[in-house]
Amino acid sequence: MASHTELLVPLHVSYIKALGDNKDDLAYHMTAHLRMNAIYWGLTALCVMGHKDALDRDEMIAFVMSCWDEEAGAFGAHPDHDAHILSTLSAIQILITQDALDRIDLPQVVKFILSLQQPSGVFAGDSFGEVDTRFLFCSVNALSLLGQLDKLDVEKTVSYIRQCRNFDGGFGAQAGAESHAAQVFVCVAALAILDRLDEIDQPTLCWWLAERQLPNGGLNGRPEKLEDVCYSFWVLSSLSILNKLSWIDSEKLTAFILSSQELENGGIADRPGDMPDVFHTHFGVAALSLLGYPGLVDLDPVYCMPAKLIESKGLRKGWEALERRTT
Ligand code: GRG
Repeated sequence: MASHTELLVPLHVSYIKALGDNKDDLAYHMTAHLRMNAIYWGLTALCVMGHKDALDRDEMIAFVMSCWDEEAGAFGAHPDHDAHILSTLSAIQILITQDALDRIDLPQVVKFILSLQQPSGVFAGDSFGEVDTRFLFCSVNALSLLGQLDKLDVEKTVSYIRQCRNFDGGFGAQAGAESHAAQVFVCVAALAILDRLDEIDQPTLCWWLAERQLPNGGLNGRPEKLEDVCYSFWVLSSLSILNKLSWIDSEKLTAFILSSQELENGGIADRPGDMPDVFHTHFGVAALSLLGYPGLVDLDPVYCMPAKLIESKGLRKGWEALERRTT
């Protein structure tokens, strides 16, 4: 009998495998703009649970390649969608996980990513121009995974992140915007990749991050808001990069994530009793890996991919440098 006391791995694996089965459902079509991200979330959750091969590799690679936007030179979220940095990063993450990065037109993708940077240093998501620190992180992350960081204007990029730093140590979506835990993650992780964690007011930020834990064990994204399983990842990954994971009560957080599992058909919801989805399933499992939950594969907190894969690419450098500076 399934219960909330342990991670229901077989149930979550079958939940993820079944996600593409109901192509006639309205919900399937309503989420087309998230399809590439959803495949990255599902695949990474499976990797962390030790079931990487549960989804068909060839079918997955064929789908990714069918989302190539020839005009832009990058990937859309779905065939015939315009290229966007969110789907391009997910495509790169999927191809790397499946050891198929040779399928990418590297010069075109790098050109697309660099074209998104604005004079202020922030990045747009696509040619339509919305800007956000999310897109900055996705661009830095993608260039790093592709081994092309030397093409980036690092000073300009870091100077924009610096402008987004607030009095509470956190970061927002744009310069002057309120601190938000997910935006904190994207800024901290970008600085980790660029080996510039010294830009962070660490005691103040880690205090603000630790304050995100509520009496029920869950974490919220900013003061006075509700807890949500996804913040388990955004907050923990930031604390993990800054070597302060112990500032969270891990037993209470683990219990909160486990209690958000759906017991009949699997999947994890934003909070107990809600409908599960692949986004919260992925970030719940990812957070449990960072918490050292037994039997899970280690996750890299910066790239949110299996740690061994990131290590094999020689990419674990920014946060290790910090560890050296603080010890
Ligand atoms: C994980 C490698 C990797 C990449 C992801 C796209 C991205 C990079 C990160 C997204 C970060 C982000 C801004 C997530 C949003 C999380 C979220 C639930 C936002 C909801 O905001 P509100 O204001 O919710 O609706 P609150 O919780 O504040 O009420």
